[in-house]
Amino acid sequence: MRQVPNIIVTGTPGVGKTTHSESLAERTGLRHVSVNQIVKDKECHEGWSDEHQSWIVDEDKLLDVIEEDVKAGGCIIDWHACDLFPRSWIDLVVVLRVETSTLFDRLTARGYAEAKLQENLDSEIMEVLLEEAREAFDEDIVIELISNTSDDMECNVDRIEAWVKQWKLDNAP
Ligand code: DAT
Repeated sequence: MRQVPNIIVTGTPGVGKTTHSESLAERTGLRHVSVNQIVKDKECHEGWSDEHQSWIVDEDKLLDVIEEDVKAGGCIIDWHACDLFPRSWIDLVVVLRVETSTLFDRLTARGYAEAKLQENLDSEIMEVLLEEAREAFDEDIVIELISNTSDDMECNVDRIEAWVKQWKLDNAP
């Protein structure tokens, strides 16, 4: 039984997963597990997709690579997908959401090509990742948080930090 919870921070690229995860890690002492970085560093992929402008992720290899770390607890798993992670690993799934115009600005600033930009805007509008999270995990561990402004982020991080504190009390040995 882990002493510190594992949290997934998910959502469409550009919603603020990395920014939230870093801030939360600083506040709580939990570890930021950037799946993007791990996929690249540990080569958990089967090459680069020109069509999607992203790595073709080898999910089995990725799970093998992070398993030991995640099973120890205390991970903030930052990725735009969540349904590959075993339910038993996860205590909270945070789905970040953003207004379309704000997402447009963030992804444009990132230099996304037209097709990739549109694909991600559509995904956010259609609530694809929220739906994925609700299908993959118990609904009562999935929370949807708005991430349009710095104030939203501050509020979200406060809320998750409070949740972590309570989880530790509830699960104290
Ligand atoms: P992700 O990891 O989901 O791709 P990010 O954390 O890299 O997103 O954020 C993308 C950009 O948007 C980055 O410049 C920080 C900014 N940003 C993210 N969330 C924000 C928020 N709630 N308020 C203001 N800016 C935000």
